[in-house]
Amino acid sequence: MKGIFTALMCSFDENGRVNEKGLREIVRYNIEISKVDGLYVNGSTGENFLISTEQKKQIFEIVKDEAKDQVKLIAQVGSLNIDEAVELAQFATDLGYDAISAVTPFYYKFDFQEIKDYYYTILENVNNKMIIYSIPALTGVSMNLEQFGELFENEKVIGVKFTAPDFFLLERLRHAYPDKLIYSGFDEMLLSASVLNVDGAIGSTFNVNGERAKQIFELAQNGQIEEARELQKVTNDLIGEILDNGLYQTIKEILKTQGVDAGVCRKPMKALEEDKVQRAKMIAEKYL
Ligand code: MN9
Repeated sequence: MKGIFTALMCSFDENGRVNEKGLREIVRYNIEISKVDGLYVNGSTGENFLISTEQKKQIFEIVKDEAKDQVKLIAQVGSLNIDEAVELAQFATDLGYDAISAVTPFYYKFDFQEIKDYYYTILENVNNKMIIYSIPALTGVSMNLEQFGELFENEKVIGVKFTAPDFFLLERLRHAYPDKLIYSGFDEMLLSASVLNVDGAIGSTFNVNGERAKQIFELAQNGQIEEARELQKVTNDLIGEILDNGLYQTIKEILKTQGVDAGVCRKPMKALEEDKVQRAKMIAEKYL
């Protein structure tokens, strides 16, 4: 379960429906062109919080059917509706997903006891491994070293997708839990996290920059920091341009330049204006 995992995009049509052909093409592109080690399905990048339970299941099915056992698959099932989280966890487990992941419950200001209960409830009902999805900037939920430790006490909790710029906490976690899997969540910080010996990374920009990300990770593991730094610089030039032009929309436009039918984003995410579509094409030409 180590390595570079793409936070998979999903292709939607103008009516917000899953574009099955496009989704299959995104999966293929990641496996064959980017050659990533795995796919993280229905995360933030998959627009998970904008779609129905049925659509989430449909996406889990299509991705598993297309990827088969060629790469590792992680199913993000977190939901404010705990019944939905359990249902999706069981569904993905039955499909053969290698692990599940759940975002920390957000919106209401849950205390740690409630957050712990959420993970334990999911895990009591599903026979699979769990990767905590921590992304404080979007959820407002920050956990400290001791709290991660309490969650890690459950043997089924095998790791964390750590999407935060807190390298002090990241280093402490790595040191305290050498046997848990730690995935770096911010692609622009991949090298810095790799130096701290994370087990891998899960990111949105790997949909189009997976090859470079793999190289950065491998170079860092080999101690070739100078070369890795050069690639992280190019990567961050690319990420800077993508963020400036509109994150998910721009990644989809870049995929389209590679012949992948990546579709559009779900509302309320907006469509890119024509000048931004053109800029996305220029970004693709420059970096791919
Ligand atoms: O899955 C992603 N987080 C979100 C992780 O999309 C919220 C990251 O890959 C970022 O998109 C990326 C750009 O900031 O690092």
